[in-house]
Amino acid sequence: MTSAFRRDYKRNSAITDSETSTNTRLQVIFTDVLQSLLGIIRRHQVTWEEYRAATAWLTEAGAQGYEIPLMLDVFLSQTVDDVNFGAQGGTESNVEGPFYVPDAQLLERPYVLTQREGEAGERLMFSGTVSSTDGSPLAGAMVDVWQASAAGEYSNFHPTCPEGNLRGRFTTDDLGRFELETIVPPSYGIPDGGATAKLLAGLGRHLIRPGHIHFKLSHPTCRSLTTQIYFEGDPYIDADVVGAVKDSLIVGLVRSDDAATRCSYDFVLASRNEA
Ligand code: MBD
Ligand code: FE
Repeated sequence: MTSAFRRDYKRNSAITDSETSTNTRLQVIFTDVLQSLLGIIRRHQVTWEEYRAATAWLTEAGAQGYEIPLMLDVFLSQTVDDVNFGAQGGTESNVEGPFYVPDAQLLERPYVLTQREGEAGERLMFSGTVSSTDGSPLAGAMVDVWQASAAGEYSNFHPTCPEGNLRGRFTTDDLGRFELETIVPPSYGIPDGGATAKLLAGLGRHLIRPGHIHFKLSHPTCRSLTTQIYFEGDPYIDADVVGAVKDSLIVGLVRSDDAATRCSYDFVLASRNEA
């Protein structure tokens, strides 16, 4: 095994360790990736048929627009989040996912997330605050929100959903508070029929993420934060296909007979003054 590894490595060494090259991070990491893959091919005696199926799958995924980022986000992003989550304190980070679009519409008070007339779904008043790890409320913090519709569509990616739908940016008030009207996002299935869904089906795995709302929060005095909020009682809260749910990011929904469902979350951004 070891000698086979060494031979593979040597055969490819022209691009990875010539005398003159510096040991760049690309060389170090790609060499590791390649050695792992070559080891897998040997260990499982991968056939030409399997190799061609993998090539065809990647070609298909590449032709489907967002399927490659989606696949990488499903299988790898949670671990990238893990290794990058520092000790800076504040609200825990969470993966961005493949469906973020910058420069979403700036909302005016009272904040209602951009939506179709009669947008399907359970009305939700999401309130909260944004403060700093040094304890001060953050007035004028920018909050950038995006989520799937009740039918599990993200605008700008799913053709059935108008551009900019259920996306928006707004700022906190003088006391760092905000209130946003939107809908409760139900459990969300990653797009059926795509290469990622096909792979998951082949693995015998479901396609579902628990309902979630994505947030990006920023303020000049703090580090920016990308995270997601999940909802207590969601049937997939312990079975996220991405494995990204963190206990500290789950909120309860308060339902009442005569008003919209409510929830709240107090976000804390890491102060830049701290180490
Ligand atoms: C999503 O909607 C998502 O948020 C993540 C992280 C991965 C796939 C689809
Ligand atoms: Fe998402």
